[in-house]
Amino acid sequence: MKLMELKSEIDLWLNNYFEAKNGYHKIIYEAMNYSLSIGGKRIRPILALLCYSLYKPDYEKIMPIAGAVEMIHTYSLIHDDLPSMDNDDLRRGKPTNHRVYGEALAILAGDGLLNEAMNVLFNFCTEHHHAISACKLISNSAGAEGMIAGQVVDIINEGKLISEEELSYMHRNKTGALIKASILSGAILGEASEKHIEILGSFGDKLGLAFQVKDDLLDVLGDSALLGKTIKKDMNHNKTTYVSLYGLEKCEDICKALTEQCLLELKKLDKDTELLENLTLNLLERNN
Ligand code: GRG
Repeated sequence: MKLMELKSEIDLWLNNYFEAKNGYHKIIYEAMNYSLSIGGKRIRPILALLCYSLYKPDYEKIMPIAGAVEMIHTYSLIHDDLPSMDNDDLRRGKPTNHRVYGEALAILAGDGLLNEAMNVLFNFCTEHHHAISACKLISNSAGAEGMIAGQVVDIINEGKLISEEELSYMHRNKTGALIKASILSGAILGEASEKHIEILGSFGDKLGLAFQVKDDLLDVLGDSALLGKTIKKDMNHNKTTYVSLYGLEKCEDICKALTEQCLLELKKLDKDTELLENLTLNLLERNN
């Protein structure tokens, strides 16, 4: 199994999902599928599949969980790009959803993806009763005590200098919660031990933070064409970021140190974690 093969399998599952949808409202499925299919690294679903695979060989079985996580993530990107939020024109290298379908349909496309993800999770639970706790974790991570909490703190503090503690709260929720839930849902479905869940939780916390610090770095140093989104948004919106708090050099060091800590957590599992290690290192080196 290779990371790129896993990504292709996730892409295929997502593409197939909307194929048979029809009706007078068909355009909503086009809008939902547009943002899902124009790209994306699929980090969260890959994490779920890899963590499940540490314990069980049949990762295809939990593809709906992986797909649902990506639907939730994509909804958050569509809404984050809206004029009332970050007002962005470019996402995943293509015009943002509201640029193509208009604001009303983009809002509905985001809502539709979030609801569809919940449908997928509920359907999965009806067939696999033991999946309830994993699905609950995913829905919590996307809610008002998770990703939405982080987004709220982001929005109400635009143009303000916030403390390191509040910045950390914001990112733990906005970016970290869904990443951690992806990791833990895979592990829970794989029936990992309590000890392993604890270790993978700590891995998720550190990976989520490393991912965000890198995101802040890329916002300053990245290439818009490679990233597929507008850069220097944080600076232009006067946002407190890890880069504005610590500077570029220290952020590079923080990223490397967190990556090392992630790898140490994986070592504690005493499992074949090669692909998870590769993914962790790829995230440190990424340019998009
Ligand atoms: C609208 C409730 C709500 C939340 C929005 C995800 C998010 C919260 C905002 C996106 C803005 C942002 C830059 C967040 C920081 C990290 C992040 C989630 C980056 C995008 O994720 P990637 O790099 O994107 O995995 P791809 O396109 O590869 O899936």
